Amino acid sequence: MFKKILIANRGEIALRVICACREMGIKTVAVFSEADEHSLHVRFADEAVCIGPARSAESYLHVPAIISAAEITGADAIHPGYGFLSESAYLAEVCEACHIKFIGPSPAVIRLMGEKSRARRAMKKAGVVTLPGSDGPVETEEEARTIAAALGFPVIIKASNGGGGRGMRIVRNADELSQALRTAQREAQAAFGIGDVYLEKYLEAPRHIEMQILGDEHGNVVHLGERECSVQRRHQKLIEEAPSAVISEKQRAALGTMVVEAARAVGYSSAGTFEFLMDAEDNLYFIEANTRLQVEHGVTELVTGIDIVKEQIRVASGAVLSFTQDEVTFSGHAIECRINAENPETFAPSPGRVDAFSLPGGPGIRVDTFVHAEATVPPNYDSLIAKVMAYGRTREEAIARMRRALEMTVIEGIHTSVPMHLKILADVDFQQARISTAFMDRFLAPPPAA
Ligand code: MV4
Repeated sequence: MFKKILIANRGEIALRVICACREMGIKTVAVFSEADEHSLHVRFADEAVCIGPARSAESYLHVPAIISAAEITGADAIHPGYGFLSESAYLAEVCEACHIKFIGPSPAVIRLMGEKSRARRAMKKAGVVTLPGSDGPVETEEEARTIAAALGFPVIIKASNGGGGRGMRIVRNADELSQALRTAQREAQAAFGIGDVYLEKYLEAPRHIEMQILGDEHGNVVHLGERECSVQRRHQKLIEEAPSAVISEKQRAALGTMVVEAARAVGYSSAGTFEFLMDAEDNLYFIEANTRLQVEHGVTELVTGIDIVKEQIRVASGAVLSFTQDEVTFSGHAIECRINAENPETFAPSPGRVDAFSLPGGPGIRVDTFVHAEATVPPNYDSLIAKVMAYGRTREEAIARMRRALEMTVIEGIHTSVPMHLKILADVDFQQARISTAFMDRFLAPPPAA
């Protein structure tokens, strides 16, 4: 097992990894930017190294600074958390060259999944149902016309090296296609340094459902069921839950077998997530795979009782998965609300000093946060300040617990998304699980004039 892990991240996820390390008896190294000097991840790690100024590009994204910090402190592994360098095949390669274990899949698998059009092809070949679309990157207008005609409009153009909603373009008719293709290629080149784009049939208002997997370095892969993350705004998830209200036990097992086989086929190790879209007829189609620990992993932990971060660390050290698929059981329902430091009406970021901070515990509540009274939320990073998770025997009980937890939450000095969450939780469509990726559009739309 590792003796010392450097955590190349900040905020609540850095603390989450510290929790796992402490329980496993592994020493931790925090890295921090000048903006995070007084953060809790710095306080609770065994050692801490300042890696640069507030700007992410010069600190949390700066590979030489992170590798140097690991070398200086003698860390034998790096946990990248989510965001920042978590899906950097380059960091994984540098780690390999420096004999530091990168806690994640191999560089080859990270690179494969990072090229969405290649990942699509690989998954299709491995038996995963993908959305109808192009077989690889689309180059010419003529190619795009032929494929779009076969798919039928609307179609969506996606940047091959994008993902998570970045670099996408919906095309509703043939007249828009040529311009959209050129714009998408230009934007992809500018944003990702690679102009490759691909086509898919566009689904209107799908549900977003994802499968959690875990693999070891001996070819064992298991799935931990699905999460539904349909409640999102501008590709930022707001609420996630496990299980999805619309997935049957049979569907879960079938989808699970499909992703486990595909993961095995590409030599997947570590934690991973396969994202699917569900159409109005309840068909599921693979869209992309994430090779990192995800923000919303906690809801899966609540319904399976498995500590995904500890298991991720164990398998990275070469251990065999500590359980088999048969030993994975699902019980109850978990919901997560992402609490952001932002104006609940305008969604504008609301960084600053937190004067008062009290989140309730009580039955079925888990809070992952780096914030405390008199903490400062810096303006330089994403606005997630806390994840409140509620567990119950049923979805109704989980919702009731979440509502009372958020009603009893006190955060003063900054604006947060707590009021928005309370409105969503009180919504009948949400309560009846009538949700889709379009849920927030309707929710935020001005009420129709009387
Ligand atoms: C789609 C889609 C509909 N059809 N692909 C967005 C995040 C990224 N993981 C993939 N995303 C989508 N891909 C096809 N073929 C709908 C989404 C999507 C979305 C699209 C536009 C506006 C908001 C959205 C919210 C969630 C998902």
